[in-house]
Amino acid sequence: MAIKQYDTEAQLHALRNEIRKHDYAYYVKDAPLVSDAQYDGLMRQLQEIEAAHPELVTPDSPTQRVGGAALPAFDSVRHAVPMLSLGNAFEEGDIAAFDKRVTDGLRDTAFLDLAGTVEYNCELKLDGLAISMRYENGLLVSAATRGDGQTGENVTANIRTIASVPLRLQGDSYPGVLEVRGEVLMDRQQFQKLNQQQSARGDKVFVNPRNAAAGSLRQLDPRITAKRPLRFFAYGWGEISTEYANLPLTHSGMLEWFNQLGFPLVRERKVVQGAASLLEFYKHVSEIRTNLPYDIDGVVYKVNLLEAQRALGFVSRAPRFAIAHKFPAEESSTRLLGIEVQVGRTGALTPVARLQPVFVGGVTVTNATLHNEDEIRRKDVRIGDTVIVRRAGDVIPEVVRPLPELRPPDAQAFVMVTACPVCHSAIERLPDEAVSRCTGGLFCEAQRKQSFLHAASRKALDIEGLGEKVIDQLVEQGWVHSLADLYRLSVEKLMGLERFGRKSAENLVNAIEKSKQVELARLIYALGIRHVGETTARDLASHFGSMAALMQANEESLLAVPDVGPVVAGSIIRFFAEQHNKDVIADLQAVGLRPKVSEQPKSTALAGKTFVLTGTLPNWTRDEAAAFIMEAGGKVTGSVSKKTGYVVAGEDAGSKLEKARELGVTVIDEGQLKALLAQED
Ligand code: JCF
Repeated sequence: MAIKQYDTEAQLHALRNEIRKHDYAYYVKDAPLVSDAQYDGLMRQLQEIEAAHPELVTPDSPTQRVGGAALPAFDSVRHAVPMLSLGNAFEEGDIAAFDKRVTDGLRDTAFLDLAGTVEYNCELKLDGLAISMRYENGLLVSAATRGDGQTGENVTANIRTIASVPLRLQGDSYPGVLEVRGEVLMDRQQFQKLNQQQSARGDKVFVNPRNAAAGSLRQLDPRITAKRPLRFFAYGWGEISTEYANLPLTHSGMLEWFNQLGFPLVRERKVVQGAASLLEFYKHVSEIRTNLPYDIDGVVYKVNLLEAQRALGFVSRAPRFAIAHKFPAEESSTRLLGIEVQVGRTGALTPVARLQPVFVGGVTVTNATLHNEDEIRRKDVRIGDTVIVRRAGDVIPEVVRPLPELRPPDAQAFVMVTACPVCHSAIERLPDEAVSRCTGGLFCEAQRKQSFLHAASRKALDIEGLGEKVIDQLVEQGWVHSLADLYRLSVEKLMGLERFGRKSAENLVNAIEKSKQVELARLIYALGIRHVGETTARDLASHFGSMAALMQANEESLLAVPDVGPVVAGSIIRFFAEQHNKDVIADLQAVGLRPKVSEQPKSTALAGKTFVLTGTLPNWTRDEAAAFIMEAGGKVTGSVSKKTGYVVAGEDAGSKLEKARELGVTVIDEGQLKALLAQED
């Protein structure tokens, strides 16, 4: 009997360690060792044995993340070492001043290198909630929010439910007391999913991921928190017992040590020398920001050498050795002066907010999209309201919501136009669509302008110098009605346009002339057939081989093209059924357009293979990588399914990578992609 008990304990011990190893590989290293099903099997096995032997359950068992009943309220916890905030900087000058203060402060120490430069650790400033977690003898004993920096709320039961937080430190070399600090956050995509669930259940939706993370941590019932997709990243520490002799000497060393103890770190971090490299890091992060799965509000620079940090010390509540370099705020408030209705290429009518100019996301914004009529109603935005405007990265600015408490009595509700504001044609709104459309087609000047803009764009005919201002004039002068008219423009005529000299007119005529050799796929895309994007256009071109063949295709033959379903097929058939579209194609032929049938891919080993690109690749942009793949006969799509051949993942790949793992799709990196491409020749 005693032996049996011992066996069970040993088995439990081994199982728990095995599961912890997989948690670490999955949450910290981002490199799972087993499939989800295998992991679930281990977990089930552990649960079964523990159910049969409740006396052998330990608090640090992977099954014990979700504790018992809800709490009546959170206790408060006094932080053994205060949780500090950081000084903020917004401009390059602030960073230069920070570096100068640090350099001056270290002048008479041995902590500057010979050139007098300081070593810094650069990291992301995560936009979540700061949490301090206390480990005693390797076990998580408490976790607290920052609160006022001195005292926070005890959220231990909730923090235990976060799968990436170790309940027990890894290895067997750690101080008796170790407080690890970091940020709890939610990925943007998970936040959206959560909000969909919330609104489907009639529960309150969260304004942003930070808010959702905060709401989830403030749940008194840890079973609810357990269902929320929270993540943790370590970036600092509080109390560490002094008996421990092997402490790293640098901030970056501390982070790597935490990683070994089982904590996830943000990959995007760098040790650099001197102020100029700080700005480089900032610039790099600004560029990759939208590819990150979660929100950040800037970057953080810290003097790397811990002894130098100590020498510099603190000013009031913030360290002198660190600073947060913040991005310009992405949201601000301003007055909504009016709502205009814009007509898009397909006739879609978009209500656009005219705003009191406001500085947001680093630029002055005067217009923002309101998406559509229903959105305006749902958000209850009225003309005259003070509204929250958001501009994130290079995304079109949008009106997020009004501030009804600031609503003036004469604020006006929006009324959708009943005719096209440009061509006065009737408006239709199909029963299952959110947008209203102008029915004027290419009779509508606005649709015509947008169609030309689309046709001239980089992925279509790629006509350099044919931008919005030029197109507006060409259409308004009545010089171009259909695509073929472009090819009849002369240098003399173009010289009549505003700001056009002979040289610029010649350049434009040459660029237009050059586009006569366009690839068939690009020409198909340029036509702007609804539901025919770049990839579909490519498939159609290689399947049919000529415009004539495509024009004659019936539904059955269209459905034979990979990824073409009834909606796309119907749209193509309707497009070519219109006499004026047939006329345009004949006219293009008459003015000398000779689309090249995209040459068969040089090799075919990638043929039929579908790729999905995600995250930031080290050397290529995603567009570049996509071009190489397509050149080699492969296909690139946006979403991962069982049919996906490969997911090419770079840094900070998010949900697509997860999906690939779920479905067992092969994941490769840029190097492996290069190898695949190299095999081709
Ligand atoms: O990512 C953050 N939000 C963040 C906050 C990162 C840090 O390294 C921090 C911080 C707040 C205080 N460091 C300190 C000292």
